[in-house]
Amino acid sequence: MSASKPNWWKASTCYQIWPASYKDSNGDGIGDIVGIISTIPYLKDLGIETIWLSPMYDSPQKDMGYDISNYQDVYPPYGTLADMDRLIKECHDLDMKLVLDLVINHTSDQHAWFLESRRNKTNQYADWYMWRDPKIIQGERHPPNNWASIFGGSAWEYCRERDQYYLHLFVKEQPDLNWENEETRRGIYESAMKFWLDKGIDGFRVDTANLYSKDTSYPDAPILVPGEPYQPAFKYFTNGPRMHEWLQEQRGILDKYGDVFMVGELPDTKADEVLRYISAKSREYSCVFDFDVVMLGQNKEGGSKKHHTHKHTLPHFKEAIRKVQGLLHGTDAWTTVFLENHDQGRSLSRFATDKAIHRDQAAKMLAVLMCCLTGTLFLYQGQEIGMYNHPEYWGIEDLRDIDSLNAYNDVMHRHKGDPLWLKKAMRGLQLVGRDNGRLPVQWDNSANAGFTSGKPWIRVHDDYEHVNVAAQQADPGSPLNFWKKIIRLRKKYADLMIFGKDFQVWDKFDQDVFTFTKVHPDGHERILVFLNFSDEDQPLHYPTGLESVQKELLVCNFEEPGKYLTPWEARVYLIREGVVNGG
Ligand code: TEU
Ligand code: CA
Repeated sequence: MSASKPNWWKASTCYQIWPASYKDSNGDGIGDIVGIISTIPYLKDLGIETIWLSPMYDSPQKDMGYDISNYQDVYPPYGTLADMDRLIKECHDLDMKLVLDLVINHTSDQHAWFLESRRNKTNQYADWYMWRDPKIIQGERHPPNNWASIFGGSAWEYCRERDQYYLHLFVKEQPDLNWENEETRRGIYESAMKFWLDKGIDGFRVDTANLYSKDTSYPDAPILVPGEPYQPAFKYFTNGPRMHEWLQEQRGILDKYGDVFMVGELPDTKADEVLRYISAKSREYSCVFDFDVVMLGQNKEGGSKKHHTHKHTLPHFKEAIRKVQGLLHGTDAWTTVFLENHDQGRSLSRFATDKAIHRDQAAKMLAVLMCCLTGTLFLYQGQEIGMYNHPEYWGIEDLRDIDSLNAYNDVMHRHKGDPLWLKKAMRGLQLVGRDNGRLPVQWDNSANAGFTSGKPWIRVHDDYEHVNVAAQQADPGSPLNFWKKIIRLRKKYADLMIFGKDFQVWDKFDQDVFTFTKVHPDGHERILVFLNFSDEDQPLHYPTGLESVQKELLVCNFEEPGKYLTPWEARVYLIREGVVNGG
């Protein structure tokens, strides 16, 4: 891309849709593509320019569609290929883009490739997955090594037909594809990518975008969790030796389709390594989702320790944001801005407050934060109305996510059903469990929040009569209307808000307030942002030299900004003079 024609996806405001829980059009209790189509004008009005649709491919749904049995078809309850063609067309008619999920680290065990692969060691697909011989110890069969699956248990599953194990980094119904095999890679490019690019989609959100290349000597992982048979092995399968080679190869395919947006999911990666994926020169990914912010307070060892969570502090939150914004400092890279997705608890509950008295104010404050950060902005469905986590009194029977259920069952098993342990497990899931983001979108105050006229596949949040789209549309002071306003402001001041440089935090250790500045690429203007992350009034921490300069208030989530920041207040000032360094 030449400097005069910036990539379309940098300034695009994106919105993630989780099809099962978004909008049901036919009363079967499951969201669908026709339902999505019916809301495109709503999204357009909100200011959304790109939709990222989570997996709608055919799938046995062991992991909500991240286990794909056919890349070239749609999960029947979601609709048909014809519905997808219509969705693409309707988006494009309104000048919006559509991005699909690209899940190519693994397939479903019901994919035709795997069904064939598992039959014997000689078939055409025999080498398309990661097969290894058992380790025989004292005459007994064991997995090839001690790696743990990210979703609990061993990462290997035995297959009698081949007398071998196959690798699955996620659940056993998600066998890992063998990227080392060139034929496999070509099959993936044809079926998962070109098929949809030919239909006109504008890009992909790339699932587990740094896991394809493994250490194929498969060493045992060091013992990090004493006493456990299976050990976290991230360092042997994250950012592996051939990742960059394959992504370069893949870009060769994409280039035939123009400026295809590729936003990768990149957990567990240090800044210098992240830069290899996202530098404009390498063009491997357009940008990535860095996990430093959403992993705050979570156990990084893997799925079965969901109850070992804690509430992070504001300085940690600021530092995580600084790391991601810092990726752009003096580099040619680009990044993303997001606080939620389908794998995370709701941002209000995790990073702000979901107490009724402050909730709307806090939702608007987080909106200000996000809209003032540099990078491609992603909203997750329901975030625009301040949907928050399910209540603490919900039980395990209300949850559906395989990762959460595995984690709960693991605790149940280890502690023989001890009620205090189970309570701890539920408390962890209430904060970070994946179902929090997967509850039905609350459209109005009719039954089931207007999500479905039938029986919803997962419980609807109890508070839908207060928090819903229709009520917020009617209320000029609602989070929804605030989002609309601030998305437009972000576009208007794009140079500062979307593209601003030199992100700088001015109150690193303050536990209550987050103050930062960003500078116009030309250096002649900057924004000064104050965010109160507490239930109390707070003094303003002015950066040195900025207290008395002329400022223009661009936005505030409170009627009349006063001497102090009120609880959960956010203010953004535009300053046109004297950029000062230091911090
Ligand atoms: O997630 C990849 C991933 O690293 C997850 O382990 C994530 O950290 C975890 O879900 C947090 O609880 C992707 C998808 O986003 C996720 O929904 C899928 O389950 C997973 O890949 C397997 O495809
Ligand atoms: Ca439906």
